[in-house]
Amino acid sequence: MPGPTRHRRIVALTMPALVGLLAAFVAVAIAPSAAAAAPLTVAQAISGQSGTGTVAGYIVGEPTAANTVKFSSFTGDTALAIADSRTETSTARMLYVQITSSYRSSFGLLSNPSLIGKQLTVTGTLTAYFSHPGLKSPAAMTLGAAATTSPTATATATASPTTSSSTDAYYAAAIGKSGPRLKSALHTIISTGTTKLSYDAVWEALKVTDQDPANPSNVKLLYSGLSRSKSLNGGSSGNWNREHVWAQSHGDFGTSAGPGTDLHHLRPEDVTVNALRGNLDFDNGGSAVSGASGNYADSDSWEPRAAVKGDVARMVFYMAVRYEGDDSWANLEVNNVTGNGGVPYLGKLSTLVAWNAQDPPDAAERTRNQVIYSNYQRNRNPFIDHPEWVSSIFG
Ligand SMILES: [Ca+2]
Ligand SMILES: [Ca+2]
Repeated sequence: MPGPTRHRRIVALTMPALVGLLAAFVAVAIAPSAAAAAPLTVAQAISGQSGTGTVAGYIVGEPTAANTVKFSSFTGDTALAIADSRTETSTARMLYVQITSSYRSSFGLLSNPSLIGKQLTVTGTLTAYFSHPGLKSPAAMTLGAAATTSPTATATATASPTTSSSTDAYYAAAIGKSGPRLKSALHTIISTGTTKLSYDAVWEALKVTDQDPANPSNVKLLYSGLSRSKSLNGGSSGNWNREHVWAQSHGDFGTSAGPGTDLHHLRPEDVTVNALRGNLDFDNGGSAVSGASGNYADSDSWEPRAAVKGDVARMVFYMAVRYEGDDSWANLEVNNVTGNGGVPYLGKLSTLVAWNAQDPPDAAERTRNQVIYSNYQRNRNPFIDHPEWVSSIFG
């Protein structure tokens, strides 16, 4: 698209004014680049495809053709799609960014899938790429909304994908809030642009999200902590199946795509142990559970082993924030009792708050959250990224 015309009527100008005007023209012509100015939005870069520009946007995927962008299962490190919204799905509102060789290890999505949702500031030539509005031959790429990128800067060290700062863009609308306002902001963030799985697809997903780090042929079972062959999924004794940590009957959501297939609270568990847990609320106390060392149960509650107490609590808190009754499902809430039975509530609140503090997120739990986000659902469990938000909302 041609830029605005620069022709000006200068015949009536005095000589000194003409010299000044020419000097201004020359200054524009030899300015090193537009990099020192405020970055362009993606929309501005799409509509102004000429010259050199600096653009800031959110990394949303990997372009592979003019109208095709992959949002997960990335295949290469050579191209990025950026947009003004981190939840953008229309390729018409994306700018395709070429990643030249020196930037690939830091900015390619095959090597760095956790970059999805992060803000990128990039300087380069605004020109078509994949026959689509693009930016090629980058001279600088940095994460964040840097307004003063030097055109000669090289790729900066990227933040570790496991640091909380790497999810700041995702949580931008929640940062600084507390209590009900925090809960509401998080609900919107984790309910927007999500992908829902079928109950069949959950089998294969759990083989990825819950793979035993010590044995890639196995999954690790939540309560028992045992390692079992991925191929032993099923409904018979000795099989593992799909445990709903937020029990299905507490909201009667079944197994159609929705809360009943939400990976954030689904875990592999031994068929017999799963049946023993049933729809019990969570609390301390009871008798030792056969086949699941370190777990205790009585008539109205279940106590998981110490290593997953916090994991269980954060799964429950996620469900309470994710499902607010504004879709076709019940409003799930945490209450401070046990023995809830078939209501959309799960307890016990004070015990779950304590478990979140006793057993903070570890690397494996954070990795699981990231895999669900990048490979399956495109939403995160906020309480794994920010366990301190539990006390702000539920404390
Ligand atoms: Ca844990
Ligand atoms: Ca709720």
